[in-house]
Amino acid sequence: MPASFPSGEASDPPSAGAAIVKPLHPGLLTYRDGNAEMRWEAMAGQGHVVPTDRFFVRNHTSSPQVDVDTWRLRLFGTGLRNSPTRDDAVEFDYDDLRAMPAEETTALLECAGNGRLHFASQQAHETPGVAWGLGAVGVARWRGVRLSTVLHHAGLTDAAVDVQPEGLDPDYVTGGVNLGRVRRPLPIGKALDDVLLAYEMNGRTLPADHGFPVRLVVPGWVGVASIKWVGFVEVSATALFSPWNTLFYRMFGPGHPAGGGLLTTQTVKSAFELPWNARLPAGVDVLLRGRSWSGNGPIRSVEVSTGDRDDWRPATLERHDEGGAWQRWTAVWRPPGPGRWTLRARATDVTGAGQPEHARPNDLGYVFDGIVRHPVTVD
Ligand SMILES: Nc1nc2c(c(=O)[nH]1)N[C@H]1C(S)=C(S)[C@@H](COP(=O)(O)O)O[C@H]1N2
Ligand SMILES: [Mo]
Repeated sequence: MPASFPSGEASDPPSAGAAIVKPLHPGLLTYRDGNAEMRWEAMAGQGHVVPTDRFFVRNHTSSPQVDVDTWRLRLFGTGLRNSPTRDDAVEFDYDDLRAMPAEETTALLECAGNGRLHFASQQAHETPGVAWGLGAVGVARWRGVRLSTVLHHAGLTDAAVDVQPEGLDPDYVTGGVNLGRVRRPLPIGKALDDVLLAYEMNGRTLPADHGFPVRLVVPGWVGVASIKWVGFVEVSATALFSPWNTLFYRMFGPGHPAGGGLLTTQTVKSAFELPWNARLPAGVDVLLRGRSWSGNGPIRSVEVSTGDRDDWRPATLERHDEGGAWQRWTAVWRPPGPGRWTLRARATDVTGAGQPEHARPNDLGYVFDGIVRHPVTVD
């Protein structure tokens, strides 16, 4: 099998400074300017979920160490009974949350900027932001309490329109301006639908980098909605705004609305479980593996091309993943001879959305959904 990586050699992972707590094994993760990207070859032969040691990390600043004994979840705002203020909030401690009815869900989390690198590499469109390949995505088993349960305990009223969770990580300062704590409003409809306040990931206590003691998990939406290290939740009878839904995480530029189009759900993507520039043997059947996913719901079909022509053919879908957070697939390819080849995969989701040749350009490089050209060398 071509998809191997030197996991045993990663005995001394580089330090990411204070930004990330977990070890960053170079065979599993690529460090990117305070963040860590999953290596796709580290998913070869793995099950449906991404093991926590290789789950991507996206931090605006750094992972805080929260003391769970003094930590409280504080809810306030005009959408709650008696409109409690921030200083006089409705409080729950860790044990309170764990005593509420628990739910477990397998959900995908993906940064809005995932695939940004390919705007530059394939479409000559340079954008600021973390230059992610396709590895700012992961699927985990999350356990926690529904946000709706907590909101009802806190005295939710019919007047509530927006819910804004706020992280306890350091204030985000950019261009000399302090934008405060990372926070982004959710409409009440989504907040009451399928959003989880998670305290476990893959069967363990939520790790420091992924939001201990509790984080939001907002299925289908851009990753920034899934606020980590939640300390406060504002519940408001009027619309809420933060830099994360006004300045960032909007589609800006030609072809987009003045003021930018708000980003909510993710688009369709596909990735091979192979290193970039993988080496494959000539003249023998190779089993190509990959995964496809969409913020709209399950994947219906996947096609693979191994040549420069349009030799698209159906990939075989892993039955076990049907209707799941993402879809594993395989395709057999016999590389005809030595040289450089380009692998491509494209998927269609349950709504009929597919992957175009070119993703819609936007100034900040979000929601790339184009077909990625994955180079391999055959020898
Ligand atoms: N408090 C807080 N929450 C946050 C962030 C952050 O920097 N601070 N980053 C967001 C972004 S942009 C993404 S993509 C996801 C990443 O989650 P992960 O690091 O667990 O993979 O967390 C989101 N939640
Ligand atoms: Mo993100």
